[in-house]
Amino acid sequence: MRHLFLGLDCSTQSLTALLIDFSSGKLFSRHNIIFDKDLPNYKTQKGIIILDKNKVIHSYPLMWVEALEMIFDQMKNNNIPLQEIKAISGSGQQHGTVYLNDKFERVLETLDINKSLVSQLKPVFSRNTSPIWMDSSTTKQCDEIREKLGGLKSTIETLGSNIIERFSGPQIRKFYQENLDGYNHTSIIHLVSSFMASILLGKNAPIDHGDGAGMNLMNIRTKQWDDRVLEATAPNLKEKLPSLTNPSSILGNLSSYFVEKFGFNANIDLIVWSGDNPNSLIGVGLIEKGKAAISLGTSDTQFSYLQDLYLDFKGEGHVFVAPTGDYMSLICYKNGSLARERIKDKFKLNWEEFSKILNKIPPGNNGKLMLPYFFPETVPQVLKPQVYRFGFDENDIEGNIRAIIEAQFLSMKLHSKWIGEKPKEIFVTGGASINEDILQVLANIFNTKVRMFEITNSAALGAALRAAKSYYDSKDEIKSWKQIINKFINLQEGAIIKPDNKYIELYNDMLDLYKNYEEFILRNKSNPEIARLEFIKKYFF
Ligand code: XUL
Repeated sequence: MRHLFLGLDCSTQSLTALLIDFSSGKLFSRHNIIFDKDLPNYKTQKGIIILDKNKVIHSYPLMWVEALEMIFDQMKNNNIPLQEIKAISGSGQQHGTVYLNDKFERVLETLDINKSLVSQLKPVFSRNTSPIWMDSSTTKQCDEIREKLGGLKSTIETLGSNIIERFSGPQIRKFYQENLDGYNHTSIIHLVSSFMASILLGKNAPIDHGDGAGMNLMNIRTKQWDDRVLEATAPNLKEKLPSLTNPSSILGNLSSYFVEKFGFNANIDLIVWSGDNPNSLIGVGLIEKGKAAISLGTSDTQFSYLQDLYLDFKGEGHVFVAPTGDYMSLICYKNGSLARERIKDKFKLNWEEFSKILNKIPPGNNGKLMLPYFFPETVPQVLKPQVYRFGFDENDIEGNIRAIIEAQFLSMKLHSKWIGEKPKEIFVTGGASINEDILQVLANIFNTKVRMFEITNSAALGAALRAAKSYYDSKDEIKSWKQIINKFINLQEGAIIKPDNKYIELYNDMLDLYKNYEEFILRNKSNPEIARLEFIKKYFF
C-alpha cells in the first residue's frame, strides 16, 4: 500500500510540489510553477521585483498564494491521488516577511470554495510586497539594533547570528520606521514558511525554530522570542508575531477549503513548515556529526549538521535550529560560480579546457595567490569589489584558473573554522559539483573525502521527509531520522574523491598565507610577501 507524503517548496523563483511514496522509497510525482512563466501578470524577474537599484528586493505574497492553488489544480487534473496523502509539510525561502492585517485569520476561516484563494486573500495584506532574502537595504537598521544589544559579541551570543540586512528583524524595523501607518495596521508578520502553512491550516500557523533562527528575533538557546531584541527592533512586536514551535510539530488538519475543493483527506496532517536551508539539510541527508555539504551555485553555500551549538563571533556564519532539534551552520559566499565564470569567460574557455589547465598547475599554484572579490562579498565582508593578485597578473591564464579555485576553497576553510566539528566527509552539490578536478582541489584543501552528490529539489524532499517522520512518530510507528533518510537518499551513491596526503602541509601553509593576505588587504595588517617567497622556496624550488 502506498504511503504518500507531500513536500512543498515556495522558493525564490518557483513553487514545487514533490510527492513521495514512503513505502516504495520512490518519488511519486513532481509539479512546479515557475512564477515568471506561469504567473506573468505579476511581472517578476526570476521571481523578484527590484524596487531600488539592486538593494530593495521584494516579491508578491499574493503570487505565492496563486501558485499554491495552481499547483493543486494541476495535481488534481493529473489525477494525483490527493485523498491518499497522509501528511504535508513545506519549505520557504528564508528571512522573507509577509505583513497581514486583522482580516487575515477571519478570511482564512471562512474561505469559500466557489471563489479563488487570490480573490479572497487580496484584502488581507497590510503591505502588498514582501522583502526577501536578496534585499540588502537595511544596514542602518542593522547598526541600530546591534548597538542597542550591546555590540557584535552579545548579539551573536543571543541570536546565533550577527544582525544581517536580509534577516527579518532589521526588515521589520525598516518598515516600522518608513511606514508607521502600515506597521500599525499590521496584525501579524509571518515568514514565507509560516504564511503558506497558515493558508493550508486555515488559521495562523506558528514559525518553527529552524526558520525562526533566521529572523534575528529568536534567542538561539531558549528558542523563544527574545524580549530585549524585540524591543530593539520595533514597538509592540511580540503581539504581531506568530508563536514558535518545534520543527516536528503537527499543526492540525488541512483547512476544509482544500479538502472540499481538491479532494484531500479530511484527516491529513499538516506539519509545521521550515526554511529552505533547514529542509535541505534533511533533503541531502545531513543528520550526523561530521556531515557537511557545499553547494556550488550562483553563490556558494556551506552548511553542516551540528550536534552542539557553536557560534561565529566574527559574525560571518549563522546558526539555525536543525529539523532534528539540533543545530546547523550556514555560510553563504556571494562570489560563487559567477566568479569562476568570470575567469573561464575572460579566457574564452569551456569547462573542460578550464579543468585541463587547472590540472596542469601544481597545488600551491607556484606561490600565486588571489583574493577573489569579483563582486561584493559577504564572507568576509567586502563592500567594494576588487580582485587582488599576488605573484601574477590578470593575463596569466594558468595562474588565474588555479588561483580562483584555490582561493575560494581556502576562504571556505578559513571562514568555517569556528564550526568546532570538523567534517569527516563533504557532500558537494550544485552546478560545479560535476567537475572532478575542482572537487579534487576542495578535497586536498580540506584534507577530507568529498562526495559528488547530485540532488535537485532537496528542500522539497526534506519537507516531504519531515512530514513522513512526524506522521510515523505520531502513529507510534517511530522511525529514526536514519531510517527516514536511508529510504530515499543513497549517500553512498556519488563518486568519492579522496584527499591526497602529499599536500596536507602545503595547504596548511597556504591557508596561513591566505589568512595573512586577507588581513593585509582588509584589515591593514602587515604585508606577508616575505612569507609568500618562503612558501615558493619551500615547495617550488
Ligand atoms: C540563507 C539565505 C538563502 C535563502 C534563499 O541565509 O538567505 O539561502 O534561504 O533560498
